[in-house]
Amino acid sequence: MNKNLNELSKFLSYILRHQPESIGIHLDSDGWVNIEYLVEQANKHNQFLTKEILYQIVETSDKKRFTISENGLEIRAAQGHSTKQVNINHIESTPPEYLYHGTASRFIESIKKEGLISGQRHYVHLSRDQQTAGAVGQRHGKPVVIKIKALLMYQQGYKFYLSDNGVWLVKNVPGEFLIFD
Ligand code: HQG
Repeated sequence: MNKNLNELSKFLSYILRHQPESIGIHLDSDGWVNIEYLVEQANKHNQFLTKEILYQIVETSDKKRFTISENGLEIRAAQGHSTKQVNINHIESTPPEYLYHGTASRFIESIKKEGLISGQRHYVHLSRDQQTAGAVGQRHGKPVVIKIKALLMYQQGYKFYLSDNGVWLVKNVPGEFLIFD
């Protein structure tokens, strides 16, 4: 993805996950917004965006961060929200025996005390494989991958959700389900 598209992708993530009000738009509770309206409002706030560019960002997103609705008229971020406007009904699903969480070494002490918490976001994000988790952890510093006893959690009543783009979501992970190597 070229630099400009990458920057616009970050802008879209910011608007569709965190601060829709910063360009005067409102997301529905499932996170959707009309594409034409989004493009219009983005331009009003000095972001040069067209429908064509938006489709290009969606198609080239390495993590498939954005989803276009079936009728092609709306867009939403697949996961990662912090905005209170949104409360997506993600698909509840049975997790595999283990899932992985990538973080930075400086957070480990606190995670050992509190377990994994979602912070600003609505959920803790878990990955299906260690490699993906490693890449997530790298964003924050020296990466550490934590193994999660996901199926055991599920059997004990914790709900797991699978987002449109394959990220596993859970409200929190208490320390007893974490495995540190
Ligand atoms: C850490 C990316 C201290 C947690 C990725 C993480 C992901 C704690 C940080 C998505 C803690 C939150 C989300 C505790 C958790 N004490 N630190 N008790 N519990 N943490 O960015 O999971 O590229 O909100 O380990 O692919 O890193 O944006 O979450 O390091 O799916 O599309 O608190 O973002 O996607 O950081 O990343 P974040 P995340 P995009």
